[in-house]
Amino acid sequence: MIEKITSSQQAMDLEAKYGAHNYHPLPVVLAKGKGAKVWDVEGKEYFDFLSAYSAVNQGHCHPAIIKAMTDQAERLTLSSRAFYNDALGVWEKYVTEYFGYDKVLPMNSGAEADETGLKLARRWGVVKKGIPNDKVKIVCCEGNFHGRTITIITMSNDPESYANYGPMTPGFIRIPYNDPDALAKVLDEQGDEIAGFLLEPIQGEAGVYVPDEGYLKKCYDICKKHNVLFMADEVQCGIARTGKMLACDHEGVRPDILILGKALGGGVVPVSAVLADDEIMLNIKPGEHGSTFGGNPIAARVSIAALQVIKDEHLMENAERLGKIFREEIGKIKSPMIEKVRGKGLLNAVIIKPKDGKEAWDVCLKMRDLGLLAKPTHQHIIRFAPPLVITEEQLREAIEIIKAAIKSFE
Ligand code: IF1
Repeated sequence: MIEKITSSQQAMDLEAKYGAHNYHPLPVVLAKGKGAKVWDVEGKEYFDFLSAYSAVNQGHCHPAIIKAMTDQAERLTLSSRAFYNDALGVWEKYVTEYFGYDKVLPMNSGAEADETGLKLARRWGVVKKGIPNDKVKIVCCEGNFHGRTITIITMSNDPESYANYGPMTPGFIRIPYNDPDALAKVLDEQGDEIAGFLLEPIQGEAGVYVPDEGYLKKCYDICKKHNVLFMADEVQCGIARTGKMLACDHEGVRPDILILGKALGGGVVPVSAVLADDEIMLNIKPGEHGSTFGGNPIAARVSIAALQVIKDEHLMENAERLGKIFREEIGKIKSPMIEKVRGKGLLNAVIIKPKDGKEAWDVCLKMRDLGLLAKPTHQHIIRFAPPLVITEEQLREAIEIIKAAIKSFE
């Protein structure tokens, strides 16, 4: 029997009883989304300040993206890569010209794109750099988040991500983030066996950790000196989120391997991708990597529409301008609970100092009651990342809600 949801509690009860308990969601049940807003089952309206972790940069249910999906869905939804289809090549041309790379490898989730990036780097290291196959290594950063697969959690230093999942994958060296000297040291010592350096230009899960100005460029130059690939995971901070098309653009760094996901699919279907030039991409030969849904016609058409919206609606510029207003206004709130606000573009976070036993989670519950949805990361940090289509008027209204929530604990 297919249940009809008539209350939020009913929906939450179903998930508690029949769903895996691998999340602890904020108690709110969404039923509708449009632009920067969402509505719960009872019809209450909220500002969405998470954007599905930056997958909904273009706003919920963007008409142009939905139209691209429905038009294609009525023609052909999936061909698999056993055959060609009339959408994939169009997307491949569009997206490689959009970001300036020779080639693109389509996948679905961000983790799959990161895994693909790791395979491309290791393969290049063995085949092109001549690293012995059983010795090839990747350098990653403390505080990273690249997904949830066994190999990816191998790179993590967060026990919530890696603990008690058995043996990890060999071949990773973790260094402190935002420390170019640490990269220089490990490449001086082991560079001959290192194929790539993987990092988030801004660490999202770690709490919107923005590295020092110049960090990306310094690391890029150190990698070039040691013939090591600079691999940028822009799954969360890419696609205009930080006020530039890519977070690496803030320092004019062009990654050797560019990893995209989330908003690449406009928050409508899972689309992820790895972009690289031929010298890196063509080391994977036919039949050596793939995915059932990777590059499917719906994903291709939706992704073109999703990227076109970013340009047509000047969402980079909007993120840059409104992000400055957000940090400035939140910075003015006089409250012992607000320790710091940090971020770039519309990827921001506020560090909450607990007060009288109330902490970030309680602030999020209060903001929910007042009509704004956000969620803590690492207990004391609240990430604020609205869809990039939010207007200045909406942003200022949302800031008033945040202020009221904070003040309610005084
Ligand atoms: C969860 C975090 C954010 C990502 C970066 C790859 C991926 C992600 C930089 C993998 C995914 C998501 C996953 C989701 C919550 C969210 C998240 F809290 F987990 F860490 F955003 F910060 N690279 N991030 O941020 O992409 O496979 O999920 O498509 O797993 O709880 P995915």
